[in-house]
Amino acid sequence: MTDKNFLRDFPILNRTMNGKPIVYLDNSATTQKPESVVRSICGYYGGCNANPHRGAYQLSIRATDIYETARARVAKFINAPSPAEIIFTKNATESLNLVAYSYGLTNVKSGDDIVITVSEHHSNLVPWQRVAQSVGANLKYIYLNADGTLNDSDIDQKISDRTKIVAVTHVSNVLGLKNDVRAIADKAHAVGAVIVVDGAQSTPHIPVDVRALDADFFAFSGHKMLSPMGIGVLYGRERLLDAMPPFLSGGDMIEYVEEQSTTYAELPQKFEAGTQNVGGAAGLTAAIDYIETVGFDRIESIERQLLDYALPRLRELPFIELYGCDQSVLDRKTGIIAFNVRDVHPHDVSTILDLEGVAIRAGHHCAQPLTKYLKQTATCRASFYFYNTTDDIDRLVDALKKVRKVLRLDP
Ligand code: C6P
Repeated sequence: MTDKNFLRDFPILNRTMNGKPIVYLDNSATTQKPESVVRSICGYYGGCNANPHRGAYQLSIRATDIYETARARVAKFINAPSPAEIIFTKNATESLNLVAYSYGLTNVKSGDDIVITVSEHHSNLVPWQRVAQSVGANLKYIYLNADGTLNDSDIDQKISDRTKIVAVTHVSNVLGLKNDVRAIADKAHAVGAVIVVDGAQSTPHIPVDVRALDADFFAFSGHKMLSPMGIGVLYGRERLLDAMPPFLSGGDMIEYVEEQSTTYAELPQKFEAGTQNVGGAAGLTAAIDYIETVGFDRIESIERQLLDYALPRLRELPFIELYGCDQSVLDRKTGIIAFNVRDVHPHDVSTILDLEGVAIRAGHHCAQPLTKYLKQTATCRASFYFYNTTDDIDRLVDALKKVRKVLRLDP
C-alpha cells in the first residue's frame, strides 16, 4: 500500500528507539532528512564554505551561487513571480515576525483591526498580539464550526473596513485542516487589507502557488520539508517588501552607511542582515529536488492512504477521542491526527508510546487558544509524511491499546 523504498533514503528511520524499530509520527514538528540533503550540507561545508556576497575569491563566489540558486529554486517551487520576493529567514516564526514588525508596525494604526483565526500557531498569533498592543489596534479572532473548519459567517463578520491585516494558517498544525486561503484573500483584498499566510504545515505536503492563493505574504520553515533546521522562507509581494523598513539591521543589508544615517540594499538583501545560512540553503535546494522527484501527487496520495487506514482503526478504539476528523472535513484534511486517550494525560500517552518505539507529540502544540477552544488542556498528535507506512499505523494502534492497561485503567 504505502512505500517502504523511501526508508533506504532515511537511515534514521531504520534505527531503533527503546529497543524497538522506530515509528516516527511527529512530522509536523520536523521531518527527517534524506541522505541527499545531508550530503548537500556536508558537501557545502566540506567543499566550498565561505562567506557569501562578500568575497571576490572563488569559494565566496561559489557560496553566493549556492545561496542564490536556492532562492531561485524556492521562487519556482511556490510560483513566486521573482526571486527578489524570497527572503531567507531562520524559520516560519522569524518570517512571521518580520511581517508583523516591519509591515504591521508601519501600517496598522490605533483603532484598526488585525484579524486572525483561533487555530493559529503561536508564531502567527503572539507577534500580532504584540503589534496590536504596541499601536492600540484590535486583535479579532475568527472562530470555528463544531467540525473544526473556519466559520464562514464569522469570516464575513470579522473582516471589515477596519481590517488592515488578515493572518491565517494554510493548514492547522493541530487539526490538520486546510483553509480556503484564496477565498479569505479575496475578502481581505476587498476591504484593502493584506493577507499573511502561515504555510508551515502546507508547503511540505501540498503544492503551493502563492499567485493562485493571491497571498501578500507566505511563510514556511525548511525543516518541516526535509531540509535542515535554521533555514526558513518569507515570500512577500515586491511592492509591499519594497515599501517596508528593514526588520534586522547590520551587515550585508545596506547600500551606504554614514555616521548618522544609512541607505538600504535592494530586495531581498534589505531583509537579510548578517551572514547567511548557505549550508541551510544548500540543504533546502536538495530537499526541493527530493520532494519534486517524489511529486506532490504521490505525497498527497500516500498521506491520504495513511489517513484512510488510520482513522477507522482509531475509531474502533472506544477510549480514543478524535479532533478535527469528522466525515464532513475529510476532503480538506492532511495527515495530522489529534486525539486523546480517555482519562490519560497526553504526556503519559506519549511516554508509553515511546517505550513501544512510537514517536508522537503531546501538549498544546504551540496553539494554546485552539487547545482551550477545544476544551482541552493538551492533546496527542500523530502526523505523517510520505515515508510512513501502514505498518507504522499498526504499531501506533497496538501501542495505544497498551496505554490504559499499563496505567491499570483497563484489565
Ligand atoms: N509547529 C509543531 O509541532 P518554526 O518553529 O518557526 O519552524 O515553525 C513555527 C510554526 C508556525 N506555524 C505552524 C502552523 C506550525 O506548525 C509551526 C511549527 C511545530 O506543530 C513546532 S511547535
